[in-house]
Parts: sequence; structure tokens; C-alpha cells
Amino acid sequence: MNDTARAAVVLMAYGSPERLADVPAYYADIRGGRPIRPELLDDLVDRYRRLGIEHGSPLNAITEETRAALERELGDVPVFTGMKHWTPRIADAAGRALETGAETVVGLVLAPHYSELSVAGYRQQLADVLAGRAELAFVDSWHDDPGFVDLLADRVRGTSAHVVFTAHSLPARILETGDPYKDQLLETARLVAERAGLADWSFSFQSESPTGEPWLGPDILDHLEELHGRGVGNVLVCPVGFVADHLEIRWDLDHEAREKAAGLGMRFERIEMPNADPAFIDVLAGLVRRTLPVRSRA
Ligand code: FEC
Repeated sequence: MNDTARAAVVLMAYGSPERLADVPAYYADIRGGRPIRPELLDDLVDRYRRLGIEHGSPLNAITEETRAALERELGDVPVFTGMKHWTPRIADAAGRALETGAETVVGLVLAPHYSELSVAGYRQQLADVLAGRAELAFVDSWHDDPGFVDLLADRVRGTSAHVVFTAHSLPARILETGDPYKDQLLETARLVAERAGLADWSFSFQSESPTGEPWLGPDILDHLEELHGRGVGNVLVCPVGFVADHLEIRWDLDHEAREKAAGLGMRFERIEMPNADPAFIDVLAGLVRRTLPVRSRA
């Protein structure tokens, strides 16, 4: 049987509101029905306003660009975009994949590291729709993919700055259940540092939410202070847990962390995100091709 002739890809991303008026519904989706303090919603609306969301979401536009480029690269396999927290929904993308007559659906999340609190949710949304109507070939994680490691190593190689690898924090309780998220992040950082020949690097988390429970640390803002205390004056941030420009990059790093570094008198740069870079599309295409033969029933 020709796998690719009967396959489709559902390419999944976090999703982002398209305009300010969408933010309350989007935030409610992220919270999954749990209450939102009004001041947190106001703060989020303000961050999106300052991000320029009224003129379009960078994340949604980049995801579409990535989808189209991946589909061109794969040639004979249709690719549909599904968002975890906004439209088009993962369920819509799964439905469209089924309409093509696909017998195998490759589920690929634009987040390289597995956690029960992140990637598992994408998988569930996809599996719920496929429900036996097509086989699900899901990529759980790709944190150590050699092409991805190379791509990041190329962006930090030769720097004289101290490289800080970052990723989205998660509630620290994930460590009690053996969740692989933190170990996979540290593995990516180590592999990239090794590949680029970096001697001076560290890892910190970012973008913690005020949910009232402890999150994984250190947070980048505290970490910058600590680095400053150690005499580091020049930092290059390499976000390994994200692959595109969006709120957590353009606000949390480009605004908040940059401002913190400036206050400490530190030089602060970050790498260009992979976005729809052709080298990154090659990485994604490689993941799809290698996943196709390994199939499990949804
Ligand atoms: O540009 C955009 O519009 C979307 C940017 C965005 C990305 C993203 C990725 C991840 N998140 C992860 C975990 C959590 C957990 C909570 C949480 C909350 C938010 C809020 C916004 C938001 N996240 Fe997100 N995340 C992005 C945006 N995230 C907005 C809500 C307001 C705030 O906290 O700032 C806490 C949920 C709760 O309150 O219960 C947990 C993880 C990732 C990386 C993996 C992935 O992309 O799926 C993990 C992009």
C-alpha cells in the first residue's frame, strides 16, 4: 500500500485571537471554564493591544505560512491547520483530513516537547474526532530531532554572549508524575550547546501564569538578575520550547525580559524564531515522512 496516497497531516498550533474582541473567549478557552480574575483579563487585552493584534495575529499568519510550505514540500499529502485554543479548531482540521479519504492522519504539534499539560491535550482533541475512522500517527515529541538541533545551533554558533535557552514554564506538580517535559527541554538545550560548541550557557523558564500554584523555575526575569550577579553582561536568548513569533516571544521576551536586562545594564538579544524558514519546513517534512509508516489506531 502507498501510505502517502492515503495520508493527511493535521499541523497543530496553540492559536491566537485575531482581534481584541476575541481575547475574552480565547482566554476562557485556555482556562477551560475555570474563572478568570478581571484584572488578569484586562492585562491580557492590554498585552495583545500592544502586540498590535488589531492588525492580525503573528502566530496565526505564521502557522498558515508554515502549513502551506509544508504541504508544498510534501507534495502529495494535504496539510490542515488545527488550533488548540482558537479557530480553525483541531476538530475542524481533523474533519477536513477525513473528508480527503485519508486512512492515516499524522498529528504534528508545533511544540517540540511533550507534556501531559500541553501536547497530550492536542492529541486528545485530534483523537476524539478521528475515533477509529482513520489511524492516528501522532508525533509525541521531536525535541532531539537532529535537523531541529542543527537549525538552533546555527543561530547561536560563534556568539560571544552567554546563551540562555528558554521554554514556557508549567506548574511544578508535573514533576511528581514523571512528566518528561523538563528533561526533554534540558536535553534540547544540551544538544544545541554541544552542536554549536557553546561553553557558556544556561536554561530558564518563561511566561509563567499567576494561577496560585508553584511553576517550574527559575523564571527568566530572576535568572537575568542571577546572571548579572555572576558578572554576565551580554545575553543571547534561544527559546527552544517555541518555534514561532507570538505573544510569549514578542511580549514576554522582547519587551519584559529586554526591559529587565536593560535595567541591569545587560545587553540582550534573541535568536530569530524558526517560523516558516525553509530549513524548518525540512525538519517538519522529515518528521512527517518518518512518522507515516508507524501507525497506531486512534
Ligand atoms: O501569540 C499568541 O496569541 C499565543 C501565544 C501562546 C503560546 C503559548 C504556548 C504555551 N502555553 C503553555 C502553557 C500554558 C499554561 C497556561 C497558559 C496560559 C496562557 C495565556 C495566554 C497564553 N498562554 Fe500558554 N501560550 C500562549 C498564550 N499557557 C495568553 C493566558 C494568560 C497568561 O497567562 O498570560 C495557564 C493556563 C491556566 O490559567 O490554567 C499552563 C505551554 C506552551 C508551549 C507549548 C505549546 O505551544 O502548546 C506549555 C504560543
